[in-house]
Amino acid sequence: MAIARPVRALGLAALVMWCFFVWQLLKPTASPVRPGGGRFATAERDPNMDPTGEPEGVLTYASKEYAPGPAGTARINATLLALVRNEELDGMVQAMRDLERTWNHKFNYPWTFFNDVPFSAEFKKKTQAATKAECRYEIIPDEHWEVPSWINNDLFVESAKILKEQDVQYADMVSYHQMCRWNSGLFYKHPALADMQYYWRVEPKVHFFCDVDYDVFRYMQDNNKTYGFTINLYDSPQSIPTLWPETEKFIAEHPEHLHENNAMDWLTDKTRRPEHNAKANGYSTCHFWSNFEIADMSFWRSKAYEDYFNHLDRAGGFFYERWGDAPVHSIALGLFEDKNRIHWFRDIGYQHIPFFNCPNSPKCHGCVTGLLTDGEPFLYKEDCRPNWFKYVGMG
Ligand SMILES: Nc1nc2c(ncn2[C@@H]2O[C@H](COP(=O)(O)OP(=O)(O)OP(=O)(O)O)[C@@H](O)[C@H]2O)c(=O)[nH]1
Ligand SMILES: [Mg+2]
Repeated sequence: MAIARPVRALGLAALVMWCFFVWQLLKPTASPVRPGGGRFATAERDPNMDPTGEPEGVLTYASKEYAPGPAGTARINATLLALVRNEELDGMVQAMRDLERTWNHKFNYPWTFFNDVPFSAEFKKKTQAATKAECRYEIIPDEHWEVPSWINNDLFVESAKILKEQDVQYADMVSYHQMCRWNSGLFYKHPALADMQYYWRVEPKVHFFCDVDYDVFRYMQDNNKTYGFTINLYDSPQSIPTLWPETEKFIAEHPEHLHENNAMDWLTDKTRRPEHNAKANGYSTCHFWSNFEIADMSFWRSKAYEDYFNHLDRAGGFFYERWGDAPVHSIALGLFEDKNRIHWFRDIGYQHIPFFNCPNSPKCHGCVTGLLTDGEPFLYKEDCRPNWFKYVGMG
């Protein structure tokens, strides 16, 4: 008996769909990137998978001397610090809530907010409502924010076009360049910070996951630390092609600034990602991801850093290229500071999209232990923490 054509077609379609269904079930899957996996899954183990407690050294815990207001005599000269726009209010309040919940409600360090325009009344009201600590709202002086007189605007526009063609993010946004320059060499010169020694940089929308019970600023002071970080990443070499050559010129002119226990081998590594080193003309591009920084401003205020920043500023790369404060700070620390004074805050759970620092600790909630990124798997290759551990250690 002949089967009608439409019925045959239907049968064929059903067969094709069945085969497709079976193939979907049985097809080989790409191996998933697991927490603590990625590059660490085989040769290198992510130390965040190991149980993490408080750092070694002198620690000071919360007490009534940390109460808000003048009673807080245990606090040292330190502030939480954020450069932020009025439009980022919601993200700022969210980041504040995280940091207040996990740490600052115990210590009540002041918040200092910076902006290139005045803060709105709403910004002031809602941020102050997120903390018992004092909030300060500061405008950046024009002379710290304006594009310097020696920068040629036509050259900036032309350079930005070239950088855009090379996929350098934000290359044509003047304000992004201004922000990077300010974060590199100007924020600590603001009169409002004249009496401050330490700061913890906080960006809108970042997350903090772990309860921290000791005063991190006192940790820095009592244990002789200059700089604390959570995440180490490779930079886009296209954004900094002449940063290392300019740095080499500077070192040749000022060899006296090099610290005898520097991290030059970390800065110049070319074994792990040789093409980055080549494109950046000798710099590995590995840097401390500076949207998180806990640091002693004495270093930025030192003669070595002042000379270095001025050299870079005059060279023009904050505008003709897209030098970020992260590589600039990292190179300076790697050259002019004792590498043992740089501390990995492995116990501070942190996220700035798309990267995390998520330790293995019962004090952490809301992040996945050892997960470096929840973005695309290719982002794992941006991780350069293993190089810091290799050349310097985990202290
Ligand atoms: N007041 C003010 N703040 C700015 C300006 N540009 C950037 N910022 C702040 O500077 C910090 C860094 O800027 P982002 O735009 O987050 O730069 P980024 O972290 O490199 O980029 P994303 O990956 O997009 O977050 C954030 O805290 C911003 O709020 C600006 O023109 N004015
Ligand atoms: Mg950001």
